Amino acid sequence: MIIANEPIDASKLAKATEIIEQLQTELYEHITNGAGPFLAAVYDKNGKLIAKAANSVINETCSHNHAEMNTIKAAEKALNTYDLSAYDLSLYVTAEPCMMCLGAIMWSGIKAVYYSVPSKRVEEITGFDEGFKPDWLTEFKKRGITVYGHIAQEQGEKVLQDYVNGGRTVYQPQR
Ligand code: AZG
Ligand code: ZN
Repeated sequence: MIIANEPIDASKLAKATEIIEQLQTELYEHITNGAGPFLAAVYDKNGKLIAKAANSVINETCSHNHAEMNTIKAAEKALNTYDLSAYDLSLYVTAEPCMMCLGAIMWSGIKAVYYSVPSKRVEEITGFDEGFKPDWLTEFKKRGITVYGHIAQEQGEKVLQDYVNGGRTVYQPQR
């Protein structure tokens, strides 16, 4: 079931479903090329793609190269700004943002977040640690950031399951 921090707008949700299903399909190719199993994209309100990037923790040997971090960084570079707020941008991502990415999204000026698989399911399926999170939907609402979650969740879970079944790396620091 879809969760959201403001009343559901049917046309935004339909558009988000289309974008996220496309990301889920494309993600297989990124995984084949060595990416982690997460893909994100930033679009403007006219539906123009500003940036898209997969998780590159393993293939670029950097622990903070999550899909959301890479995509926000690419959007800021494309628009030549550290503050995206004037552009009314939306972030679409194949899984709920982790603890680290929540901060990055908040400070980027992104206005809306649409995600597929909730963190709890990411952790159950893969073993990735998504961190400990506050009531982030409420915190984002306070800051004017709209959130819609669990979009095309079944297909999103399948990609993650296929990643694990394919014997791909689930990275974790030693505890
Ligand atoms: C992750 N969760 C999301 N949403 N995105 C990534 O790139 C991740 N890497 N590990 N957990
Ligand atoms: Zn993250």
